[in-house]
Amino acid sequence: MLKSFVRKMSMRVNFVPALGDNLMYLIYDETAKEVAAVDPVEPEKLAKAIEPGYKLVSALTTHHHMDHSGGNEKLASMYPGIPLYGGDDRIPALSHKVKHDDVIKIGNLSVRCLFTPCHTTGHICYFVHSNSAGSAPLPPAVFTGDTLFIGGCGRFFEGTAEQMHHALNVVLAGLPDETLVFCGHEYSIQNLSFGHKVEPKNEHTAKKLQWAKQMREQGKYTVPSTIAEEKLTNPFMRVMQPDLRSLTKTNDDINCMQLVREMKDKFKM
Ligand code: GBP
Ligand code: ZN
Repeated sequence: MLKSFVRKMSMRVNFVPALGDNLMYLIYDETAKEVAAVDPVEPEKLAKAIEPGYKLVSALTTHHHMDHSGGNEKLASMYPGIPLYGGDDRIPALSHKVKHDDVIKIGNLSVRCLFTPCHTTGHICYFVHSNSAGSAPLPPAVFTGDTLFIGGCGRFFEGTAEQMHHALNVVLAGLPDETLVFCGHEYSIQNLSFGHKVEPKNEHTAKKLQWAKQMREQGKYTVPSTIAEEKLTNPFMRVMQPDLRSLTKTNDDINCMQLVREMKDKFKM
């Protein structure tokens, strides 16, 4: 009885590596037997990974860069009529343009769109949770594209430090601490190496860097993280910390964000 009750609520996420270091995702609703794709840049590879018995019902695109959205036309031809969501008119085959706080359903799961411009002007993160009242709480998940990486963030190609500060330290930091973080690239070693350089006394960062190196040596990936872990280890979510303030010689969150980003842009492993 309890088992089937718990199973009823289940949401599951699989990742599929793509191109060089990109990550595509499948979000399963095990009750409705429906699945959604996130950034399906290699749609044939992703389609092969869908478990038998599940129906692909939608595709979510985080931003228009081709290493995320470049498979959309192909996906649309493989699944005629499939809704393709995103926040930027430059996304190929876009059928549903979304804005902040729009809600998309995948079976019984709810996906809340979070507008997080900076890396690109139309970047959307997707927050997914099972919304059955009274259910055993399952951790929600957020798909962060190139806004939040494990231990880092995306380059500010089309936006400002103020926008990235808002995206990371207001919008994403405001999600529950236990939220699982699924990002668009496997950059953890580079990012945590940088984090260790700018916060040498941060033991959470040192420990996570060692762990990430072990995982990658074994051919494993480092997703997911959690919002709580990012608050402990990600320098871009720590711009209010004294050590980063003194390193950048500023008392201002946004200045600190800008200066840490400039340091990351120049950082070589
Ligand atoms: C690395 O390997 O660690 N520093 C990277 C190098 C996202 S992909 C590659 C890089 O710059 N990656 C981008 C990024 O934001 N990295 C975070 C960082 O360096 O800290 N992309 O593919 C990138 O967005 C792209 C595509 C960029 C189209 C511009 C256009 Br136009
Ligand atoms: Zn990008």
